[in-house]
Amino acid sequence: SFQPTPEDKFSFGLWTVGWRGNDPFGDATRPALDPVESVNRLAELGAWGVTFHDDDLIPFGASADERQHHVSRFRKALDATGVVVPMVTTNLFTHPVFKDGGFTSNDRDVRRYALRKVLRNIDLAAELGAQTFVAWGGREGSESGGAKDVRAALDRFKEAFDLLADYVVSKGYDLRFAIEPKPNEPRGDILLPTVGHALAFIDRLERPELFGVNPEVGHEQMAGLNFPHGIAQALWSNKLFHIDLNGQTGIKYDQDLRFGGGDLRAAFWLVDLLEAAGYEGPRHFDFKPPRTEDIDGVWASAAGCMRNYLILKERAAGFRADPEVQEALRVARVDELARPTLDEGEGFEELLADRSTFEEFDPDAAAERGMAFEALDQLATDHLLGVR
Ligand code: GLT
Ligand code: MN
Ligand code: MN
Ligand code: MN
Repeated sequence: SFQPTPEDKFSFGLWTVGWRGNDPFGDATRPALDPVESVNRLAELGAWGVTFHDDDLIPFGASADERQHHVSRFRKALDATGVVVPMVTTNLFTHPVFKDGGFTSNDRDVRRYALRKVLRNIDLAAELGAQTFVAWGGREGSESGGAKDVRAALDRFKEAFDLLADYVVSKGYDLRFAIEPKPNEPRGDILLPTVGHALAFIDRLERPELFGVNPEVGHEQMAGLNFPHGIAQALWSNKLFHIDLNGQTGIKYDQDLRFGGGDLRAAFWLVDLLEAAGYEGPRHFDFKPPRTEDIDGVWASAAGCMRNYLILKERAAGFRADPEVQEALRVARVDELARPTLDEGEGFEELLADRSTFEEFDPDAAAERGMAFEALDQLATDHLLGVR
């Protein structure tokens, strides 16, 4: 039936369904969407959670009273529908003050202001029960080589995250940070451009245990990378704190298509991986309903994200349960990779003493053994296309 329920843990950013279709070449094609309306419609569609930037909920520069008004009517909608707020993030990219970034702007006053904006939003995140705080540094970067001392920028990035972690710990908030990589757009080149860069950066922080990644499908694919591989490494590092699901077709501008609307094979392997790995976090959609759509098209696009996830989940389960697939996996020796290369108690001395590993090993004979990956991949294709 592919009807989503809250148990599926599907969540949406207010900025996704609320995107009005304005792009660098054209004006908005849709009217503004009331966050309360978004919560109500998402609940009807079967979503579990809603996420937002501070400025999606509370217009930039709002007075304290206005702020209270926006938060309380949003809260009422959450309470009435049971929709939760699993994640909150801060907008450090729209206002012109952030034209050279927030945490890594060359302008120190801007960096101090950015920290204050985030601290304030962390309080709101904790108030609404969010457990993940996403940090997408879209404006942290440069267009030209001399403009940014990247090593100093990384020092400032670390300084900012160390301060935010201190704050969360001192307040006793149950909140962890998820850094979202992106290679470019809106900056010519963005700092922490891929999952790998972000993972390496997190190791240098003072409280690395509070930091993970929020990879977005399209962002890794914009860099020509294999998204499921990046997710597998994040999982292997226990750093997949959150995920942005959407669609992208190849190396080009950030398309933010609905999930399943881009590289469908990568989406299949991604769902297969998340489900097999027992990922328990939100299935968060960060997409943009194309500006060709009216409001009905927006909800059709949102529903499609969830439907495609559920279809792919069923297809992946069918693939794994198929006896012919299990045999093909065995023939391809996929299970053999799970076996340690050395036996229990073996070290380099034992390996050096084992003549079968080198002196008596016949590389030409081993090279003759086919890997049988094509038969395996055709079975996957048959399952994905629904013909098995
Ligand atoms: C912005 C960006 C997304 C990020 C959001 C979080 S904002 O829409 O394009 O990829 O996830 O800041
Ligand atoms: Mn995103
Ligand atoms: Mn994107
Ligand atoms: Mn985006």
